[in-house]
Amino acid sequence: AEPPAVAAVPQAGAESLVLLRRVGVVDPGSLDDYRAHGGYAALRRAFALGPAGVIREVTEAGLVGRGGAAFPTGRKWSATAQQPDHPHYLVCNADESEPGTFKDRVLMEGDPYALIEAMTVAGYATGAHRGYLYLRGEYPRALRRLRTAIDRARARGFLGKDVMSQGFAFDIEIRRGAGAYICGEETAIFNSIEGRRGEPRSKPPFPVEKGLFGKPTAVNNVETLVNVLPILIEGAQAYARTGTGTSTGTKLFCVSGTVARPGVYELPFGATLRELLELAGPPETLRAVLLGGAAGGFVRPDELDVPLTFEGTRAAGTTLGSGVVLVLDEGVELPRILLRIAEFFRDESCGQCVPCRVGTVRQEEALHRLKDRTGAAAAGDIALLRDVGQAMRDASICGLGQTAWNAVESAIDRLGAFK
Ligand code: L3W
Ligand code: SF4
Repeated sequence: AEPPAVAAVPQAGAESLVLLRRVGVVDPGSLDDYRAHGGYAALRRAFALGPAGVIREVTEAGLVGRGGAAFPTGRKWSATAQQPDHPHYLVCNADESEPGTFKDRVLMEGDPYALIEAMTVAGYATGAHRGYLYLRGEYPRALRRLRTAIDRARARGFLGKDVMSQGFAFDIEIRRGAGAYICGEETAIFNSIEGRRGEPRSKPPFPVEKGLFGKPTAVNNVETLVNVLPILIEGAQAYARTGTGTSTGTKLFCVSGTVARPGVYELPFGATLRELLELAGPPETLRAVLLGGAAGGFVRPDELDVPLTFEGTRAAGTTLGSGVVLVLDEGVELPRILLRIAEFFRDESCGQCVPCRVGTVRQEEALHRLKDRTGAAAAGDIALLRDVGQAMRDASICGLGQTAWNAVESAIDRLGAFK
């Protein structure tokens, strides 16, 4: 039997929330219930504003991508909309394979129509008539619920040739991943959908110019898209009052590890890591918190007042990434965790470029040797890790290789691993 879908979301349904507001409250199978909880008001407003008006709202709201790179969504949509080449495509990145990330799953299982509506808004704004929802293969419940939602939306005229009788044609096709982490990289998604090997392409050209099937494509993470609904309903200015000047709105955090109440939490940008940990129930003896996932960095117990914003975490030497907050208590064996991360990258490297294909193997080998070494005995392998890490960062084609050494470097420099 499958575990309960949303019971593990500590804040689900609370009225103060924006993105999780309907999760655990609305019947995910019912379009009528979705509409009774405010559904399709945003798309109605989008039609009233027109495509350029929608892009203006999204830009003024300061929305940036929630998949980890924080690229301005308005700029991406505007660049796609302006391309003379047609057709345009929309791709929703729902591959969610970053270890410790499970926020998009909660949104898709708990409020599937919200993503369908948000994709329709994005298609309208960017001039796309077809959207691909690239879903992590290991999310069978999300698949069932999204399929049902798409079918019911189409049957009721919220998808199809004439959406809401507004003369706009838009439909959504679900494509499932097959377990490869690299297929969450935006251009590897395109290759996967096109039936090719799931390998990243070199950028530029960026997807806004040449994306899926070589055509202009806007590719956005699930959480990014769902933010467009409150932006349209509240208006850009009201939306931007939450958060900080450069990180507006709220963020979903995936809290796991040694906490009393693991799960997905929604907080305004600018809340501190300490405040988030208080909600989740921190361990008595905290060793470190890994922010940003396997490609992120560690925060020490004396740094918990770091503001959870893109700029705040960058200044603290780490990243917000897609919202991973992995809590480690004093009982953990740090070298084993680093080795596990290195194994993951070695396993998931697509092998296309040498720095990453070879570098991830060398990194794992060095961490194997370092398991039982400290001090002077560790110095040679740490120097090797730095060399290999720098080569991966400088010369890899995609983010996997470029960030595969981040967490290990952070553990050595900030936590004194192997001292
Ligand atoms: C037009 C330009 N578009 C950049 C677009 C680009 C992409 C977006 C960000 O993700 C992150 C990393 C980790 N004209 C443009 C442009 N774009 N310049 O902006 O681009 P980029 O290349 O900075 O990042 P990216 O490769 O898309 C890397 C995070 O991903 N990560 C893991 C994420 C995992 C999940 C998950 O499981 N849900 O998100 C691992 O590294 O934080 O920052 O759309 O096309 N001049
Ligand atoms: Fe493939 Fe790694 Fe190169 Fe990315 S960096 S293209 S995952 S080999």
